[in-house]
Amino acid sequence: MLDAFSRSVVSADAKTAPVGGTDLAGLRSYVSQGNKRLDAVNAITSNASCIVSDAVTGMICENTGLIQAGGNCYPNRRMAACLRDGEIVLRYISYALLAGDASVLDDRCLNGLKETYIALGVPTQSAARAVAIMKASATALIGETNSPASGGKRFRKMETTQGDCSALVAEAGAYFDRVIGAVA
Ligand SMILES: CCC1=C(C)/C(=C/C2=NC(=C\c3[nH]c(/C=C4\NC(=O)[C@H](C)[C@H]4CC)c(C)c3CCC(=O)O)/C(CCC(=O)O)=C2C)NC1=O
Repeated sequence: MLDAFSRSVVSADAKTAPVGGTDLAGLRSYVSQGNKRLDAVNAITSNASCIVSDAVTGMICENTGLIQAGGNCYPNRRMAACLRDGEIVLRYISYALLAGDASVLDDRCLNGLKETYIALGVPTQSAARAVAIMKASATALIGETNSPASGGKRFRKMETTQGDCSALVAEAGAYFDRVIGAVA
């Protein structure tokens, strides 16, 4: 598993070069924007159960066959496994966002996941849909673009210092897309 720092060392070593130039500039920005990154991670982790349960609910509302006999969220044992998988995926995305690198997500979560799903009959398009809904809510929480209308009774705005967090929203979004690309 790599992070922004070890990644720059690995790539410099592969070129037998010192860490410098754009790599150092990238790390400087990683450090100087560090508090924003921690706020973004917190936006995900402190809303995790809401993000996951809402996404799985939405996936089922769009495809109610999932909770009928023969559906992959039936019976409760499978429903629980599905919610647990949502929590796992979101947790690894939060690690990747913290590290500024996708390798922890790739190596410890996504590696072999599609094959596992196919072997178990977990519908990969539905799994991808749940992750897409998690992406929508997580990125709205990070960017504080969520609205009372979409949040309903559970509306919660993260109260962080206002500023430009578009790069972190995009980076987090890319990790969700990575999961979708790996399972779909
Ligand atoms: C460390 C990383 C890690 C991951 C990612 C992981 C995933 C994972 N999900 C599994 C099952 C499962 N995953 C789901 C998930 C779903 N079913 C649906 O219809 C939805 C589309 C979806 C939820 C969004 C279900 C229902 C099962 C149980 C399938 C079965 O036993 O028939 C299994 C088989 C073993 C088990 O049931 O516990 C694994 C290994 N395990 C890990 O250790």
